[in-house]
Amino acid sequence: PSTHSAGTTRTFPSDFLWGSATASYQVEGAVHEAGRGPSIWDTFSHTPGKTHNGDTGDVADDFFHRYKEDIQIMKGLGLKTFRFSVSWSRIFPTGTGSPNPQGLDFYHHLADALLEAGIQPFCTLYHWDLPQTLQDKGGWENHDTSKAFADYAGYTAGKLSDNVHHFMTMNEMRTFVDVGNREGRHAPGLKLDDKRLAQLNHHVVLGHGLAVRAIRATVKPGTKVGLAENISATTPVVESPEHIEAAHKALREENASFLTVVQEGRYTDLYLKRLGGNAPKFTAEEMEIIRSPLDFVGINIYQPMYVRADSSEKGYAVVPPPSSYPHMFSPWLNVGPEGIYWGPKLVHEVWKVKEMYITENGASSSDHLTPEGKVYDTDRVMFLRNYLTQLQRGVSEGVPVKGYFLWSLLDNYEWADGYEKRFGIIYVDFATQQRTPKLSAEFYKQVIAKNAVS
Ligand code: GBH
Repeated sequence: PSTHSAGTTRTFPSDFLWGSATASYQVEGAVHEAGRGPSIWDTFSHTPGKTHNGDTGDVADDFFHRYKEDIQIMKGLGLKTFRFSVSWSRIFPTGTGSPNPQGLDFYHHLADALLEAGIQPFCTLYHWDLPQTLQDKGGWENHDTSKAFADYAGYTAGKLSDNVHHFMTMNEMRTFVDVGNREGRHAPGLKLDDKRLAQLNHHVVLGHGLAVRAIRATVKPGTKVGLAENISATTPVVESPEHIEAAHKALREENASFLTVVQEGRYTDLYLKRLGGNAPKFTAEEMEIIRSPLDFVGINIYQPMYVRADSSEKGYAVVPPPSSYPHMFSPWLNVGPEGIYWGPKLVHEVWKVKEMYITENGASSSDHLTPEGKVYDTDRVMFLRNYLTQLQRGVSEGVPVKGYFLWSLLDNYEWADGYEKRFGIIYVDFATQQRTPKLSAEFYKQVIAKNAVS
């Protein structure tokens, strides 16, 4: 009898980029080193009651000192690419003014070491860690922050452009706007009303657009510019023509304030109608800047947003998950593999985007070390296998997803959840900084080696 495993036909294109992703404040630590200035996450995490157990990113994975060893781990897994973010306040400790060369050195060395290991660096310029000085002047509510971001982004990308050929302006505008400035559960911990939030949102998308232009003005020819957005991955409840049409409509409306305005240079009529007197002030020139063409779109996908056909004005309705819906170790992380099929497929169809990456996908698990020092995260393996199967479905049908970044390489500082929620495929003992590959690392290594999911 054959012991060969079945299903090795679910292959990816030979140049598919397998990677993993991290963010500065979640992994680096070394918050007082090399001239770094404070960010809103230092302030927030050090404010009592804001994070689980009062956890902070002061040390995190100590990646600032250990990146060389961690790159050896990446190499061992066979990673082709690695996505990191730059801490703005390492480059400009007070947000603007004179750059801090030591800060830039770190990212230069990181990019060099990645290339030396045969790993392509992908760089995000903003993963939520706004310099505190800029927050003191109103943060993203202040129109000047958009300009300051563009100046920082253009400067930094220009300096790194010898070794980095893919830049993303911002990670998940949606999350830092809504969770940070409306719900107050992330830094800077504000609970703005609808009017102020809509104006802040406008400054954020404007900052993105200005940054795209600033980056293009400083980087080497051939450098690609995009973003990484946590889109609402509208997914038809059943794959029938009427629900699929509903998912198309929902994609534009449910992403109206972020990806839609960035793609189309206008807020949708329904968005403006919903806001009424709270709609943001903007000029036609700003809308042109916001719409600056991108070379690629990065999509962070964790859970789907199920939608169905509906005879309302919108033409669709969002279907909230029943309370019995299965989720991973984080209550929000519903398991819905089809989201990674429908999200990119609809972005491609609606906006004719020709180059996409899954800039994040992954899961939390209640990982623990066995007495033998192993981590058997079979639930994370189940999650990844199912999502990758749906990703392969899209790619094999011609959806132009060129790479996949697993969130995350290492267990790290999970924002307001502190160190309680683990997303890594490498287990980190935060007391000793010891790294231990989990079962999911073995799984991912095999996917990469076969360039297939089975
Ligand atoms: C990503 O956000 C982030 O880019 C990354 O930094 C993070 O580590 C990773 O996901 C895992 O969380 O507290 O129940 O209200 C994904 C989108 C938006 C999901 C905020 C969690 C808070 C849920 N996230 N959301 S809850």
